Amino acid sequence: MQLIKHIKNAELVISAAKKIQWPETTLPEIVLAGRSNVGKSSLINTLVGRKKLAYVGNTPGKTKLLNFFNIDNLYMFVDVPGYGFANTSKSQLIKFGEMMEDYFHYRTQARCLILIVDARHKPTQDDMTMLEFARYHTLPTIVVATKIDKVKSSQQKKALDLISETLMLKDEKLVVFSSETKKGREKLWGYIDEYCGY
Ligand SMILES: Nc1nc2c(ncn2[C@@H]2O[C@H](COP(=O)(O)OP(=O)(O)OP(=O)(O)O)[C@@H](O)[C@H]2O)c(=O)[nH]1
Ligand SMILES: [Mg+2]
Repeated sequence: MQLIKHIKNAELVISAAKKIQWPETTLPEIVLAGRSNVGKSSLINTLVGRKKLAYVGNTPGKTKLLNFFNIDNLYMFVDVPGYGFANTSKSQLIKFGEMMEDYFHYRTQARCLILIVDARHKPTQDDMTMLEFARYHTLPTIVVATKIDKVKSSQQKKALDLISETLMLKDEKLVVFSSETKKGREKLWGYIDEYCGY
């Protein structure tokens, strides 16, 4: 039995368009990334136990901002804009790539990447690219297969194997998750605490 993680305060510190706006803190940071509509905001809200925290400043398809959330003065969550829009222009893609490259390169307090994928689908090339960024910068990654409530029990092993194989997971953790049932919440917090040194 794992204890239930209780968060008292969670607040948006800044939606940063560029590096100079990143908050000056030493809190251990957790980066959360995934395809648009994968369930990232829901996952953040489930982790912190809020209904609407992560919708702030998150306009899909518009300006690409990194949203920094202070969680109980213990963690900083960094919400990366959802990627994988069909109509993303080349210049937007380059900007996004540069923003992430800057982040992985300069943000020394980054402790882990939470890469969110849909348990029902094969991960995409964009997911792989994000994982490779993290591997290149030796940032530990937790892959979260969310919306598992949408996959029949009999199909779950197959779905998870497809994710593991497609992303060629080795050292990365894989957590099965659902924002509907909160499955995986405490396990994910356990890994976050481990990587943050708590
Ligand atoms: N069944 C089920 N639905 C989910 C789950 N997580 C998210 N959803 C639904 O999936 C849709 C997208 O969820 P969001 O959390 O807004 O996804 P997002 O990745 O933040 O999306 P964008 O910010 O728009 O890119 C919503 O309709 C959610 O209710 C889950 O674990 N199970
Ligand atoms: Mg969102």
